[in-house]
Amino acid sequence: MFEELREAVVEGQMNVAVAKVRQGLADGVDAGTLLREGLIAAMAVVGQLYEDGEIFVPEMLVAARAMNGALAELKPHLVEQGVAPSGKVAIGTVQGDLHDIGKNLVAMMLEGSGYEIVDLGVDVAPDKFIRAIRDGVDVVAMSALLTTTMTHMQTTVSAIQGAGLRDQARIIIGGAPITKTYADEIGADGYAIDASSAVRLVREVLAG
Ligand code: B1M
Repeated sequence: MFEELREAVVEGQMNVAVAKVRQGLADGVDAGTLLREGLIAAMAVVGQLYEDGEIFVPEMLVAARAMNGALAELKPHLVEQGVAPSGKVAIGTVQGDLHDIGKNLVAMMLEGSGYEIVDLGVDVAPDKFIRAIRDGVDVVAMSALLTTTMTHMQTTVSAIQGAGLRDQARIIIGGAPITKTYADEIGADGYAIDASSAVRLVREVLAG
């Protein structure tokens, strides 16, 4: 079943991927397991095929579309249980970067955990993050998937500092090339390796 789900995502068959997720849920498979063993594992395969030169950007795009469709189906089942905390989080993929699957997943988990989400989308310029802080968000969460765009996290932190707003919001970052060392280097308040750690991190930075 996981194999079929992975295959559907890798081949970009969104309707099949959605149907497999539905079937898994109906059979009582845990939503987190479907996410990890099916969807995220499929994206790792897609990345490998791309690196090996067996697929190209258009195939990656249709795989991403299938992944996003299946994710939307899983969304109501991925929410964490518990008391809804308060807080408003602006999330976006940094300037120059169009990858949004990880960012969407983090937004979804935060929303499910009771936070209000302002989704700034992809290719987000520093100004937009600044505007979100002026509009009153408590946390700015930045995502980057490319080694060439992660440097815009630094640019954004500096722009927020330059605007005199650094004390107005916590700044957290994540994405495949990001490390805790990098977060410390650029003066972010924290780094999360995945979506559930991001929920914990938001709780921590808002408490601290
Ligand atoms: Co791109 N791409 N891509 N791509 N792509 C990667 C990232 C790459 C590793 C593929 C490879 O070469 N193996 C490589 C980057 C190399 C590098 O920089 N080191 C790459 C490249 C090179 C490119 C292009 C440059 C290709 C080209 O055009 N020549 C191009 C760049 C476009 C741009 O952004 N300007 C490009 C384009 C694309 C598509 C548009 C086709 C598509 C994205 C579609 C979309 O997102 N809607 C795409 C895809 C799908 C991928 C791979 C295959 C999958 C990414 C993904 O969605 N992963 C990827 C290879 C891979 O990752 N194995 C690849 C699944 C997702 C759930 O994981 O995003 O890591 P992830 O999110 C995780 C964590 O990182 C964390 O939580 C999430 C959930 O666990 N997290 C956060 C993420 N953000 C967070 C924020 C937080 C906290 C945690 O805030 C606090």
